[in-house]
Amino acid sequence: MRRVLLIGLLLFGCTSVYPQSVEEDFLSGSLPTHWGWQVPLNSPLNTLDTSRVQLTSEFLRITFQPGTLYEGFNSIRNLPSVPISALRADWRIETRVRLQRNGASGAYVQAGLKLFRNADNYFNFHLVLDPPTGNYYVSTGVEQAGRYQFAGLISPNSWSPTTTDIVRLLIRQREPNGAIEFYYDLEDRQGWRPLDGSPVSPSVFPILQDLIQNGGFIGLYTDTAGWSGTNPPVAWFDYLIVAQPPIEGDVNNDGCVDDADLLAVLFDFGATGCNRDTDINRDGVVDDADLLTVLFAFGSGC
Ligand SMILES: [Ca+2]
Ligand SMILES: [Ca+2]
Ligand SMILES: [Ca+2]
Repeated sequence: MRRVLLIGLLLFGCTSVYPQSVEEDFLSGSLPTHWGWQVPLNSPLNTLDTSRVQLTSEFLRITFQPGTLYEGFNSIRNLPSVPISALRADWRIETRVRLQRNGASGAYVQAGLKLFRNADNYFNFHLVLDPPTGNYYVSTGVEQAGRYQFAGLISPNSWSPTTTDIVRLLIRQREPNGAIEFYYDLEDRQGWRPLDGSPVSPSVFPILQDLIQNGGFIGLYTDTAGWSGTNPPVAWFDYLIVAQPPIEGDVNNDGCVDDADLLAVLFDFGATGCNRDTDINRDGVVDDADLLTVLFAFGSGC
C-alpha cells in the first residue's frame, strides 16, 4: 500500500504554502520566515527600514516615518505582513497595538491592521489620533483601485490618550458569506465593543470579499498621515492572530491536504503516544485510520 501511496505522491502537487493560522507574539526576536515586508505596487517594493524597526521586549516596535499607501502616493515604509490563503468561515484576525503619539500633532496619525492585495487595494482598521482634540478613536478606511475613502465603521466615542493609548482590534466572520464584525477593546473591563456600522456585508467592500475568497496579506501598519517632525510616534504591536477552523487531514496546517501531510503520517506510521499531529483522530496511535483521513481529504484546500 505504501508503494501505491508514494507513486501517488509523484502525481499530486499543491501550490498553497501559506500559513493557515498565525499566532505571532514577537517573543523570538525575529519574524518567522513566512513574514515579509514587500507591498506590491509600493515604492520601494520592500518597505523594511531596519533603523526604524525593533523586535524587543515582546513587541514589534515601529518608529513612524513619512510614507503612505494613500491613493497614488504608495510610498509606505515598514509594513510587515503575512500572506494568507482564502479564509474559511469562522475566521478572526486580532492584534493589540499601542500608539505612542510623542511629538505628532495636527495629523490623523494611525496604526493598526491592513488587509491588502497591493498598494492600491486594501482595508485599514486602526487606532487614530484626532488632530483637533488630541484624542484617540478607532476607525476604518478602504482603498479600491487607488481610490481611498472612509469605510464607515468607527468607534462611537473618542478618549484621551491619558486614558489609554492601547487598543485591541478584532475582525471576524462567523458564517460563509456572512456579515463581517468589527470590535475593539480598551482593556477597561468592558470587553469587546462593536464599531458603529458593524456588522457589515462583505459585498460592501469588494477588496475584503476578494481577500476572504482568494487570500492576500495581513499587515501591521503605521502612517503619519502627512505629519513630519522630530520625536516621531511609535507603534508597539503586541501580537497578531489569524485563526480559522482547521481542515481535517491537514497535518502541517498549511491549508492544503497534500503529499506533505501524507508523508508525515507515513513517517510516523505505527508511532504511539500523545500529542502527535499525525495522530489525527487522537487515539494514541498513528495507523490506518489517520492515513485514510488524509487520503479521503487529499486535495482539500489546495
Ligand atoms: Ca494607494
Ligand atoms: Ca498540509
Ligand atoms: Ca490515530
